[in-house]
Formats: sequence, structure tokens, C-alpha cells
Amino acid sequence: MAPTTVASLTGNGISETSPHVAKPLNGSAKVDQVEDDGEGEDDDEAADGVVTGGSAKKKKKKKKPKKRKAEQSNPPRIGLSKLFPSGIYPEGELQHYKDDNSYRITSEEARYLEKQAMEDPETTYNDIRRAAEVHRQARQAARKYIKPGMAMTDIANYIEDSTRALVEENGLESGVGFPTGLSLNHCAAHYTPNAGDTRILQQGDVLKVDIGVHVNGRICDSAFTLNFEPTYDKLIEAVKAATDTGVREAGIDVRLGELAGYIQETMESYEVEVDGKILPVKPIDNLSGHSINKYQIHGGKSVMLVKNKDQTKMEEGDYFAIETFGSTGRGRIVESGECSHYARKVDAPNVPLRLTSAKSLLKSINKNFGTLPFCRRYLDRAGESKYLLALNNLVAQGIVQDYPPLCDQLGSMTAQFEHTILLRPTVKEVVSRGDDY
Ligand code: 57R
Ligand code: CO
Repeated sequence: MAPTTVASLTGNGISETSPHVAKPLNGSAKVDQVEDDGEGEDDDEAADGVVTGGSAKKKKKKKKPKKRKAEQSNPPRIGLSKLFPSGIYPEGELQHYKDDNSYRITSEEARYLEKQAMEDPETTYNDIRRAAEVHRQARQAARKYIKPGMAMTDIANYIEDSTRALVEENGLESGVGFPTGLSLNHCAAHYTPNAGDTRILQQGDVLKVDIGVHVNGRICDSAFTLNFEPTYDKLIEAVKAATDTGVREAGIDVRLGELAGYIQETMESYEVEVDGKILPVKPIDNLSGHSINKYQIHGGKSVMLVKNKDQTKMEEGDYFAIETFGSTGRGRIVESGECSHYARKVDAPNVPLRLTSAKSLLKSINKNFGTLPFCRRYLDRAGESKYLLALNNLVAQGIVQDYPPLCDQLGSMTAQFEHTILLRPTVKEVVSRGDDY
């Protein structure tokens, strides 16, 4: 794992001691230490049956209330504002910028800029960190819960019910960031069950779990791959390493085409042995990571997985999803199968809709999702029914984008890992890093 040091960002109010600085990432879900009113003490004292009579008893020294860590429930249902009464959420993993950008750590000007750059950065950072802590706690439970033999629909509902409870879902202020991706085997992205999907997770499946959480439109987008037998362990190891290379090499002024080259190099340095045959691990050359904007999952900058001539630079303040996909197949996806994923276009054309059902469906989409991605199950949940004609009409009018499942060739296996990173002026923060990946 990349070296991580929490540089003492003194001078801009973010000093070691300030609550902003994350404690080393420990296993258990991080929470604020909560005062223990000590009441319990007495009770259990009583509990151990020692009955003490009359006030004569020597004045017992009031024991200092012991700090007790409020734990997340299982399944996770405790809103994080209860576990972080300070309202301050932990910083992610900090990685220093490479040599030519190291001046940034010190220069007063950089920190001044940080202050000016965005509407109060601390608010934005804190929203991102709250979404990231929800992500860590929801996935921690999901990784324990998901077992072969389960229906994909139940797995989706388990994850989304956790996310909605932990983020304390509240309309467009906080909630699920996009449909829970549960793409299987040769399918790499954009599959989630629709109503009526009876698919069951199999022992030999390779499952990509892509979870999105947002707070005030700040989306934490992070994904991991699960397998339940060792055949494709090497494929998964390759993709985890390729994503960590992308995260480590990302930085201010880094060119997207070059970053893709570093990712490709790591990915292609692995091979997988399947039934005695050695298969190279290929980066999927028509999938990518992406910049993220407020309420917009794809912010327009794509980090491809194969070296290319894209001279576009990463910039100070950029917020990126670094995700890589590896395959034992062609290393190229095509759209295939029934569509579940949709999103209203940010710059949707304002065309008159003749279909009244399309008009009311668009109203519901604007009210419930705005430009955040959604899936058919979320329309069902919002009380919409018999909406397919209207939905396809909105797609045909170019108001809503459809995102069909993206799959390599049948028989191949694909894996994915993804982290969200924040290019702060002074340091790079891997907001979604956890002790799991
Ligand atoms: O991150 C409708 C969603 N995204 C959910 C996530 O890469 C996304 O196609 C979009 O729900 C919509 C890709 N890149 C080309 C632009 C080269 C895919 C794969 C990764 C994923 C899921 C993604 C992609 N495109 N947008 C974010
Ligand atoms: Co993504």
C-alpha cells in the first residue's frame, strides 16, 4: 500500500491536533469518542451483587467516566450524525504530491488559495468525508453479508437500505449517489437488478460492487470485487494494484494520457492461470475513471486505462474517481442486456414533450434525482409504475441518458477497484480509502 504520512499541515488551521486530522485508520468503524455517563458503572456495580448499606461507606472516588466507542449496528442502521456528534468527519488517506509539486505543502499562497478556491472548503471537504465514512461502514457490512445463493435483488436492497440509514437520506441533500453496481463475471459495469430479476449469486461468480453515496451532491464513488473461490484471485490482485498505481501517480498537472500508461503497465504485469491455461490480464480499453462534479457523476474528464495522447491535465481542486477494470477476455466491452441505469443529462435540451406520461415522469425524476443517476428500482420505490414507454421516450428525446450493462465476451472474467481522490492544493486525499482496500 502506498506510503502514507499525515504531514503536519500547520499554519492553515489544520494542525495535527485539530479534529480534522484523521487518526490512523483502524479496523472498527471510526466514531467520535462518546462520554460514558458512568451511570452504567453503578448499575453493574450493583449488578455484581455487592450491596453497600448507609452513607457511612467511605466516600467512593468518583471514577472518571470511561470513554466508550458507540458502535455501528448490524445490519447498519445508526445515522452517522449519531456516531459523530461533533459533525466533523475523518480525513481520508493523505498522499504527498510528487517532487515537482512538493512546494505546495509549504507555500502560504497555496493554503491561501485553498481557502479562496471554493465556497468554504471545510464544508465541502466535510460533506465528502461524511459520504466516504458512510461508504466505508456500508461496504464493511456488505462484505460480510454477501454470500453465494443470495438473490441479487436482496443484495442490492441490503446495501441501499444501509446507505440510506447511515447517510440519513434527506431528498437531494443526502442519499444514494447512483445505482448499486452488481455486475457479474464478463460484465464489468452498469448492471443492477430491475424488478422481477430472479438472478442468484453463484459460487464461481466474480462480483463487482460499485457503491455511490452523496452529501449535498458530493458523490463518494468507490468499488471493489468479490470472489468466493480462488480461481481469479490473481485477476483481482492485478486490478487492485493497477488502481493503487493510478491513485499514487495522480496529481496536479498530471496528464490523463500518461496516467493511463502507468495504470496499463501495472495491469499488464499480471497473468492468471485458469484450468492450466495462462491468460494475460488486459486493461479494458473503452472504460475509464472520471472526474466528478456536484450532482454529476461524470465530470467530463476521463482517465482511460491504456496509454493515450490525452494531454488534458489534472488540476488543483479536481475530484476524481480512479477506477480500473481488468479482463481475461478481449479487454473491450460492448453494451449488452436489459438497461437498468439512467441519468438526466446535465444540459438536457428543453424540448416540448407531447407524451403526458413522459412529462410527469420527468417531473418525478427532477424531484427525486435531479441529475444524479438512478435505476428502475428507484422509480418503483418513488411510486412510479408502467413508466417504460415514457422513460424510453425521454431517452429518445435526449433528455435522459441510458447506460446499458457493459460486458466483455461471454466466458471471460472482469474485475474492478475504485477510489475517489481529492486534489487539494497542499496534499492529495484518498477520501474513500479504508482498511479493506
Ligand atoms: O464509473 C447511470 C451511472 N461512469 C453510474 C456511474 O466508463 C457512471 O464508459 C455513469 O449510472 C452512470 C466509461 N468510460 C467511457 C466514457 C470511456 C464507465 C465505467 C465506469 C463507471 C461506472 C462509469 C463509466 N462511465 N461513467 C460513471
Ligand atoms: Co465510477
